[in-house]
Order: sequence, then structure tokens, then C-alpha cells
Amino acid sequence: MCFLNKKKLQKITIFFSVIACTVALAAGTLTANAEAEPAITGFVTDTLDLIDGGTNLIDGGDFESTPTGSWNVDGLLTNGASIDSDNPFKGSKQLKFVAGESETIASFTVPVTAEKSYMFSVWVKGSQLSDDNSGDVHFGIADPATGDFLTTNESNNVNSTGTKALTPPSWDGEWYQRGYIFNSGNLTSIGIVIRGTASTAYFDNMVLCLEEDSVKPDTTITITHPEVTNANPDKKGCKPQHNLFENTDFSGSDTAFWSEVDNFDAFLSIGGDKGKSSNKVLLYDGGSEVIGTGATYKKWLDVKPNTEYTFTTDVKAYVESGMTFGLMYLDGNGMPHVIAGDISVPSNQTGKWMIASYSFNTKDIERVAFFINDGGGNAAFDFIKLFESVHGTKLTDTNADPNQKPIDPGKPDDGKKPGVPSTKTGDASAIVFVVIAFLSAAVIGVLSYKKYITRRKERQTV
Ligand SMILES: [Ca+2]
Ligand SMILES: [Ca+2]
Repeated sequence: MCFLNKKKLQKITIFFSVIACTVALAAGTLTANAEAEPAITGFVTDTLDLIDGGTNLIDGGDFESTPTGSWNVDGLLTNGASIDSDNPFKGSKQLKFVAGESETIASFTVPVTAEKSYMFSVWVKGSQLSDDNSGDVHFGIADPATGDFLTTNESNNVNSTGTKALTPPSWDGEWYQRGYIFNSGNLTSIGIVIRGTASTAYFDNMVLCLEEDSVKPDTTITITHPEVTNANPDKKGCKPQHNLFENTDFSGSDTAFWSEVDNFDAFLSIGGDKGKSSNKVLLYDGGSEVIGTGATYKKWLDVKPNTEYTFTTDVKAYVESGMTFGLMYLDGNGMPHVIAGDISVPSNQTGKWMIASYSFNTKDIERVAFFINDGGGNAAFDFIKLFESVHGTKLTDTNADPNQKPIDPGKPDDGKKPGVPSTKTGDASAIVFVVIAFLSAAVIGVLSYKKYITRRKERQTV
């Protein structure tokens, strides 16, 4: 394609365009049988799903079972990537990529037909930025011979010859679908490459298919959302064997249930209550400011659908805290929602053990997460419970007055991420929270990674 049909360039570059076309034609004449270069042809696409009955050229792209081909090769699995079950997007497993201090490159190849248009897509989640995670993962289709990512068809333009890779669009710990359309050009196999330095990201539902087999993602999967059935259940307690949480008074030495979860090390630890050091609790340290990073800890648990459960926890804010917590779930399209609302300790209740508790029906949901959103300040949790309400008993294991009315969890707010407080009409503190949330987002957005790290280091020395 020569420049002559690019209208905006036509007038000013007409002379050079003629030369460029002449050169291109001459080259074409000299290499009449040359095959086309592979190239990305559609960076912005909404057809990132495989049509029903279509063929995914990546065997086991959901990473649920180990197939005989495609990704199950040393080039991928011994180079920073592994199959893990700590963060699945769908099902129970996903690909986890952990890049070390020097650049890590994981790849595998897939046979393709030359001169065909293909769609590549994957769900990706970048871990929160931290001391160990620089947010540097990039991935996409590469030429197996060179390892270079494909260029866009813009590369025919002398002004743009760079290779193009995809990145997680955000490092907020949420899943996003990324992908593009490309032409295989002269390639009969393509490389799927993930590269990065000092970064962690997760991948699931990876698809490579002919473009004609790609369709718009179905965003119309509807579910019946969980419903709060009782904002102050009588039976807030249960026997240990009915509690889905483990080591819920934190006295046990095996802390893996709580600690082997993303973001635990960022702002959580298990240690003595500041008021009574012999009582082990889950300690939240979001620094001395009321504004935190907005990062979220999520401990996922399997639940039965259409079943009533009760959630109860002790919580104490040592100082005024912007930290929020509660239970969340994902809808059929993978979007997060909060059951009831984000719970926060009222500022006039600091320094005292409070109870948060409500009962809800799971409806279509089979997984919920206990989340803690890093909103700043210091707090502690103890005796965390989630149990089927039929097993409910009087609450006896609590640091608080068992007859205390639980903290109002507020209203559910569909379609928002946990940790962004909902606005309650006429509630001045809620408005303050919203301002804080905006400030928090702005702070995170503006601060560079280095400033963020400096801030966390400063906190650690306080
Ligand atoms: Ca999966
Ligand atoms: Ca305890």
C-alpha cells in the first residue's frame, strides 16, 4: 500500500510518496514471490470471544487440565509461568507469570496457516504494584524465529516500525480481556510470548482462532444476585466445624489460609491485638494516613447456591480508618459486586471491638470473597465467620458485647468494585468518604511507582 491514498499526507508528502511507491514497486518487482509480513490488523476490536462451536487453536486455553500440546512446554512452564489455582478467572486454575529481577520470557508456539486472519485474546490480571511488582508484564503474538512481537500494519508507514505488545490495562488486581486481530503473513507457526521484569500477572481463557470464529463477548449473562435477608441476625455464631473460614481466632500456628493470598503482605499480618497482645488477631496496617492505596485483599470461599449464609466478624479500628471490608462476588461476566455494602468502622467507634454481621441468600453465586480494601489507618479482625444460617448459634466467641447491634453494612451497590464507598443520601460522612475515594484514586493515579514505593517505605519506618 503506498502513501497516495492517505489524504492528509498527500499534499505535503506527495514528492516523497511518489518515491516511496516507486521504491515499493521496484522491490515488488525484484521479489515477486515474496510473502507478506505478519502484522496486527485490528488493535481495537470487540470480537474477543470464540464463537460457540469454534476451534480454539490453544489446547486447554482455560488452563483447567494439562493437554498434550500448545502451552504445555518447557519454554513456557520453566520460564516464569506455571499453572496455579490461586487466582482463576474461570474454573479453578489459571496461568501465573512471575518475572524475576532480570527480564523473564515465557513462550510457546502454535501452528497456523499462512496469510490468514486470526484473533488472539486472553483474560489478564496484573497484580497490585508493590516493592516486588513493577508492573512490567507485556505479551502477545511474536515471530517464533526472532521472538519479536508483531508490528501493526502501520509499520508500512516509515513513521512507525515498532513492535506492539499487549499489557494488562491496569494493575488494580481485576481481570480484563485483551486481544487483537492479526494476519499470519508468511508464518506457519506463531509464538505466544509473555515478557516482564520483576512483575506478576495472571492469565486465563486464552483464545487463538480464525477471525471468522471470533464474536463479541456475551455481556448479557444474567444471574440472580445474592440478597441480604437479615441485617441483624439473632444467630451470629456457629460451631467451628460449620465455619468456612479456618483459624478464625488466629491462635493457630498454620496461617497459610490467610497469608497465601494476594496483598496479604502489602497491609495484613497476624499478631497481637494492640489492646491485649495475648489475643492474636488479623492486623490491618494501612499506614498513618486515612487514605490508603485502594488495593484489595480477597479470600475466596466456595458456597452453595440458593442457600442462606451468615457472615460475622469482630473488627476494631485503632484510629480513624478509611479501610473497608465485607463480602464480594463476581457476576456471570466476571464483574465484581459487593454483598450488602462496603463496611467501615464509624469514626466515633474507634478503639473498641465492634461486630459486623448479616445473613444473605447466595442465589446463583457459588463463590464469595471476604475482602479488605486498603483505605488507610490501622485496624484488627478476629473471630471471622461464614456459615450456613441453619447452623447458626448464639454468638459467644467475640471480643465485643455479643448483644451489640452490628455495624450497618449499607446497601448493595451493583456493578462497583469493592472499596469504593457508596453514597448515602444525607450522610455527611459518606460524602467525606466519596471525596476520600476520589482523592485516593487521584493520588494513586498521579504518584509514580517510585513515589508509591517511597511512601510505603516511609510508612514502614513510622
Ligand atoms: Ca481457568
Ligand atoms: Ca483472636
